[in-house]
Amino acid sequence: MAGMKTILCSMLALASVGIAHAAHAAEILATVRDSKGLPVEDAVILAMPLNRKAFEAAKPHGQVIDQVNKEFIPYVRVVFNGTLVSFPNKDNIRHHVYSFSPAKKFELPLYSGVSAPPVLFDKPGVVVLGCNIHDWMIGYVYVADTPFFGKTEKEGHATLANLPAGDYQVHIWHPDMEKSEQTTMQRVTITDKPVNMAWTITLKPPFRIPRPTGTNNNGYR
Ligand SMILES: [Cu+2]
Repeated sequence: MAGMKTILCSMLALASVGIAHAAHAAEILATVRDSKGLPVEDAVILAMPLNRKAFEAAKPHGQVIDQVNKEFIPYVRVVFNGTLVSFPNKDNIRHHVYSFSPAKKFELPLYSGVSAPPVLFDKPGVVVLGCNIHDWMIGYVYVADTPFFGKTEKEGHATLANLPAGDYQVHIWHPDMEKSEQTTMQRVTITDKPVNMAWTITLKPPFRIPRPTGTNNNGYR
């Protein structure tokens, strides 16, 4: 009986959260530019509610990072902590995906198609992806400690929708950002209206290993 009571209580709690979301949820319209005023693509926007109960019911959903034409697609993928990510290989050659990052060390030995098992990202932080065969292949998984996040498109904009009302610490991350994430922290109060937020960041030249050219490559390049 005690168990049933708990279940009923949780259902009631969930129902009231649902209503609260509908009545008092809004969004952050984020813009990221570089020091020259140009839009920054692939910046990750992370909104952490001061009251972490705002997302205690949130569940991670599976995500995908493709390998297409010997590149990781997308280049940057943000996931909620606890997400399983699959790495389908859409090329007709094999890839060998790995990471040495402290937030997730893993290796998917040489494979083609969708044979590699999904990888669980269960520690917040930045995970740098590489391929043992193709040195220029680089990608990033940002494992977020919050389910409220977004990523800027080409024009430097991102929308974080359906944010429960409340106070948030919002910060950003980008692979080529010169300063730390902490320096980008902004505080915002979400009510029932969209809020505009903007950042200007200094970017280092991107770390890229040039892709070899030419035809003498045994089909691997
Ligand atoms: Cu590869």
